[in-house]
Amino acid sequence: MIAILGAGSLGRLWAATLPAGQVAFVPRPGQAPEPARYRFQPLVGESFSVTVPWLQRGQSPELLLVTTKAGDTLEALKAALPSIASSIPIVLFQNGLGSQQQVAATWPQRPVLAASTTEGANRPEQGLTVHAGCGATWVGALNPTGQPLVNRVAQQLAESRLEVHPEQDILGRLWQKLVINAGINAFTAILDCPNGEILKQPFYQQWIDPLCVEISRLLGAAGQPKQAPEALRDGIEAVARRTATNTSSMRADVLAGRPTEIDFINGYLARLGQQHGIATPVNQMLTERVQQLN
Ligand code: NAD
Ligand code: KPL
Repeated sequence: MIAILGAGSLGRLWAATLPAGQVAFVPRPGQAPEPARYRFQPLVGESFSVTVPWLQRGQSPELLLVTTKAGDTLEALKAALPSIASSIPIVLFQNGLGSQQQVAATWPQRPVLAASTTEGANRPEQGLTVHAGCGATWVGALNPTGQPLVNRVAQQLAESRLEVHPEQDILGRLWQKLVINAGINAFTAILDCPNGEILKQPFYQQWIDPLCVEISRLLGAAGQPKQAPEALRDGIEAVARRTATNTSSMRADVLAGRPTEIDFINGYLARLGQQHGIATPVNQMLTERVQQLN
C-alpha cells in the first residue's frame, strides 16, 4: 500500500496512475472516511473515474508520498507521522527548497527522500483531475537513511507507468528547478501573464540580470556547481519559451486566492543570502511583491 498525504492535483495524479487498490490518501485528523472519488483525464484517451480509500487507523503503508504544498508540509507530517512506522520511506514532492530540509531535520532517523517532477496536473473543476503535462520524475535521498531505498522507491513509483528515474544528486536537481521557478514564477504572478509573456515585459527585463547575479552567487555559497548569470538567464528563458502559454503554478495560486510557494522559491534564496552574507535585494523584492498579492 502506498499512502499519499495531500489529495490535491499531484496526489490525485499519482493515485490515478499507480495500480488501483494499492493506494490510499492519508486523512487529516478527524476527516470523514468517505473514499475520494474523482474523474481523471489522462494525457491521451478517455477520462475514467477513480476511487481512493483513506488510510485506516492501524493500516501500515510501505511508502508515503507527500504532495502537500511546501508551506503545509511540516504541519501535515506532524499530524500524520505518529501513526506511520519510522522505517517507512517518506518522499517529498514539494517545489522550491526549504520545506525538504525542515522535514529531514525534524525526523533525522526516518528515511527521507525527495522527488523533482516535471509532470503537470491540475483540477480545472471540482471532481476532475487532469494530467496536463507529460514530464518525468527524479527521486533521490535527502538523508543517509533514505539512500539504500532510492532504487526500490523509484521502481514502486514507476509502476504508475510515469517516467521515473533514481537520482543520486536530488539536491542538485531541486536546485536546477528552483533556479527556473525563481526566474519565472514570481514575474508571472506579479505581471499576471502566461510564462512566455514575461520576456517582453520591461519589469522582467529590468530585474532578470541582477536576479541571475544573485542566484549565481548563491549557487556557489550552497555548494552547487557555479553557473554564470548569463547561463542562468538562458536556461530560464528557454523554459519560459517552451512553456510560453502556461499559467505558472504561482500565478494560478494567486488567481485562485491560495497561498503561494514564494517563501520556498525567491524567499528561500533571500534567506540563504542572509545566512551567507550575500545581498539578495531582487529576491527580497520579488518575495514581498508576491506576498502583497495574497
Ligand atoms: P494542491 O493544492 O492541488 O494539493 C495539495 C493538497 O494538500 C490539497 O488537497 C490540500 O487540501 C492538501 N493538504 C494541505 N494541508 C494538508 C494536511 N495538513 N493534511 C492533509 N492534506 C493537506 O497542490 P499540487 O498542485 O498538488 O502541488 C503539491 C506540491 O507539488 C506543491 O509543492 C507543488 O509545487 C508540487 N508540484 C505540483 C505539480 C503539479 O503539476 N500540480 C508539479 C510539480 C510539483
Ligand atoms: O514549474 C513551473 C511552475 O509553474 O511552477 C514552470 C516551469 C514555471 C512551468 O509553468
